[in-house]
Amino acid sequence: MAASTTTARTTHDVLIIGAGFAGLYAVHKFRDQLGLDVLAFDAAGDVGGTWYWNRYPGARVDIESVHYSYSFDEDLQQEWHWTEKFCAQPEILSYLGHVADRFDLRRSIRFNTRVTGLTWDDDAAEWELRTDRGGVHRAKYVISGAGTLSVPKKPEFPGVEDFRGEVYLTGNWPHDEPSFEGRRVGIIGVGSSGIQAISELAKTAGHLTVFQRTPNYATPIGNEPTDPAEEAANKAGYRRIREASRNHFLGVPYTDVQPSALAVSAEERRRVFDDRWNRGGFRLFIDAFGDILFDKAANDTAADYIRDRIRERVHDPATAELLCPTDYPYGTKRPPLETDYYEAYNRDDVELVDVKANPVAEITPRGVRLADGTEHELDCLVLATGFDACTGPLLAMNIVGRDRLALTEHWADGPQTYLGLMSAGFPNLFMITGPQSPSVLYNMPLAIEDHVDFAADAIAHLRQSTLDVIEPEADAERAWVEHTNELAQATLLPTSPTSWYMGANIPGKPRRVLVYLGGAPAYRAKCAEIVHNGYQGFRLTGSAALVTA
Ligand code: NA7
Repeated sequence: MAASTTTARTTHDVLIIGAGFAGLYAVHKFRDQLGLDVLAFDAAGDVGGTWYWNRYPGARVDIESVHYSYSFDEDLQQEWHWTEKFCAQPEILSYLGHVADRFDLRRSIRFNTRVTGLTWDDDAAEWELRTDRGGVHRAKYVISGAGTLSVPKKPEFPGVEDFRGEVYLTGNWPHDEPSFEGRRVGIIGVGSSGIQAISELAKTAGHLTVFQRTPNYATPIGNEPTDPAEEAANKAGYRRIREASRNHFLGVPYTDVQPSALAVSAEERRRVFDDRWNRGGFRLFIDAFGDILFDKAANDTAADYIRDRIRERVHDPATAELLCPTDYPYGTKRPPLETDYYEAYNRDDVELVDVKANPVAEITPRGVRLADGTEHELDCLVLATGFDACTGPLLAMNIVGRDRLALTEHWADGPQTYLGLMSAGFPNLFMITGPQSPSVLYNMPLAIEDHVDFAADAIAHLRQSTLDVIEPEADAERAWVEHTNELAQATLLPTSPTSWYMGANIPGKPRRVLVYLGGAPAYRAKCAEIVHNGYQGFRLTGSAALVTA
């Protein structure tokens, strides 16, 4: 690991924020491929990004590991062996550690260093970045790989600090692997993190109490050990697989989607749903019928199917009903994937508590007290309550752009970006997988590579001329925001009352779609067209022109 020396002032070509999938690739791309002087920062003690922090029991990837991995280096993808179809967090962290070793990336990263401020200096036409270690670093270009789900939602429950037991946050899990053996454990939250954790905690806790507000449409992940023959075939065909992935809405090489759930007979629909359910992963969501996310009647067929399967798996009918989502369409909240999640509720030592009907009133020194006065005594409380998604990581960094414009001000009514990659008034700042890009609706490592490559190409383009500043035109940004909103309105997403896709999980956060819903292929084509047209919608200038502008 690189020594975390605090140098008061340094100047570089590129500053990179984060050492997860995005930051690591950016260091390699800009340092090793473009030959630039780079310096990266991460608040964590080592590489990994989201996979460094989310080490709760059951943390696992939801896209097949063979696809959820870097594609930029053929030798890397040939030599790495995934032990399972959907690998667990420790293995993904080892992979990222291997990437850091293989490309000697750690020497360019300052760990245990949080970025606390980022200010555009109009006169020098460069960014000044400040850290919590007192460092002040300057560069012409900044790449934010700060992530999309890296700022956990603040606990909303009064009294948390007075709880006499232990409190754990899934998004900031301790490294010493706490034991829950025989203990009374409570968990609040049944999103992807909660659902993964509950399946594991149920096996060890003495008693597990699940506090559920909104039930989720969880479907089987279908994990299994890697099949050597399949691995060999994947490695032989990696080039084709990556190409197919990049041409798919979600960035996975699935090819079986049918046009409409309403255009087939009930029997055929059931056959398709059964097939996708059994094959696992996001196939039911994205590889069954193309209208599930767009047409309520089509969506109802999938929602009914999932509810039936939940009722088959949960023995107690009242518990099963409580686990069945009814008041929002399938897929409008991020669909979780599971292994034996519903079976956990068949255990005598697992209890489901409905905190929609009877909300959490406070955390007491002994446990969780509900609105009706009932108190659940606990030794440990796990908060799986989600993240300030997509905009949270950027807004946390005190970014101030041209003319002292704060990003918090520019985005007061929701994110404003061009391509979800840059924002007007914030020159030379590339927001990898930023809001209004496909990001979390695209296979993340591929989405990251696309964005880092776009930024690298743009910078290389500038450096070939006398120009050194790129930023979106205000009109282009407005049109992009409108376009992403229109795409969202054509889907069922805005109908979900609490989805983080819409910023609806954080009290007071503007309700705006945070992802681009046109799919990765349309997005990639749009980016290519913009570059082809000479970076249409961007203003490319030289510092001298900028100073006098
Ligand atoms: P999510 O999907 O945002 O889930 C958070 C869960 O916590 C969800 O069930 C929430 O219920 C619940 N929650 C949040 N606040 C409260 C309060 N105040 N009371 C009761 N319950 C609450 O976060 P995850 O970490 O599971 O997943 C985030 C992403 O990480 C995931 O989609 C993957 O991409 C990886 P609610 O639905 O708001 O009623």
